[in-house]
Amino acid sequence: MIDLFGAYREPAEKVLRQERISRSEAQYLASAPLSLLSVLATSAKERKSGKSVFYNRNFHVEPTNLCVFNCRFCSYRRPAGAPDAWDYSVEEIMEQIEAHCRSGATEIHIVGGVHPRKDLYYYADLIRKIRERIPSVAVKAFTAIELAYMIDKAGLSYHDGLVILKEAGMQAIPGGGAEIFDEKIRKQICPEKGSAETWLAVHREAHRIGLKSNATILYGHIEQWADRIDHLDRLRSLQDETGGFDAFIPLKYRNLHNSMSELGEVSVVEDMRMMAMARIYLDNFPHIKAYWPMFGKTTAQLALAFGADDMDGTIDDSTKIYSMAGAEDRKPSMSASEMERMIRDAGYEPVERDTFYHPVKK
Ligand code: V47
Repeated sequence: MIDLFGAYREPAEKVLRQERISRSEAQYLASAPLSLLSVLATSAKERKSGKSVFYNRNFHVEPTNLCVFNCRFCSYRRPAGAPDAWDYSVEEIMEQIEAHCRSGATEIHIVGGVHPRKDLYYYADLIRKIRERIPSVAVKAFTAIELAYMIDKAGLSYHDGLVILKEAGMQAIPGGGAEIFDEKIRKQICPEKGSAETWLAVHREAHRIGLKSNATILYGHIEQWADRIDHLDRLRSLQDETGGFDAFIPLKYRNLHNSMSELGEVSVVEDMRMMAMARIYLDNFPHIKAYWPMFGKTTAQLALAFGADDMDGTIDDSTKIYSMAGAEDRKPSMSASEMERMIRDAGYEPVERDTFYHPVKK
């Protein structure tokens, strides 16, 4: 009989008994053999979502790659006037939306650079136009960092700014901009960007007014496991308070064409460790997402054995953030049938979901 637990029996049995583990237990468990982490994360995943693995039909709109911030990990930002900078007009964005309209999408995900001049009212009008044109498609828009900037620019509180966007038709908030909450690391990788407190305050306020949101971590650069667990812990505490997060998405640092390229990238084993620890530690998050445009399709599929229960969407070749940073798919796109096959091959039941994790009736 193999001893799967070894020196990790105590925290492992706690996870299997569905008891919450502490920061120090998590720090210890993070070095456990991958086989044990797979078993623990799978048991946590199956208690949440059984044999289901979710995906959706979506596309992204990235209105600009101009940005007031200059994060060292970013391969996407361009200065104004650069030959490959873009700053689409509302008309151009509406044309892009028209092009995706017949893809059967149920969600549009809008995220871009933090534009120096465009304000809250510009974005509220854009959302209103999108909702008028495609009322059946949910709008998930803007990272907490973009939101804080546009709301501050308008001189409003987060509450009032978010209410304006919600009334314009914004239905959920994506998880970007969280990066790593630890202040010392944050200062080194994105010194000018909004703080961890800002990110958490925007999500807290969004949850209070009934907007669901996601959360991310950017890992695999200069941070240590203690910083990752601190990040997860701040999210777990906010979720205890509000219950407004739907999904957590670990984002692996990709190193092509940015100012931290010399760091290289962590291994797939480290990716699976991160995925499993997220599922184990975030016991109050309903879903953990394996975002395939960042991981690549095969690594995202493997993550289903390490606690992930969502593969995000079909994308329809509409995002550049990860292809510019070195992800495998230069034109990310996946048909619903390919997604379903990948999920079945990993031993799970594919469920097409909407933005709010309701199954889509076919
Ligand atoms: O905040 C930027 C990350 C994020 C790199 O909520 C990088 O459903 C790795 O948050 N290597 C934006 N990561 C994308 C995002 C997201 C993606 C998919 C789904 C959802 C969701 C949210 O991308 C940024 C930053 O953390 N990022 N550059 C890079 N070189």
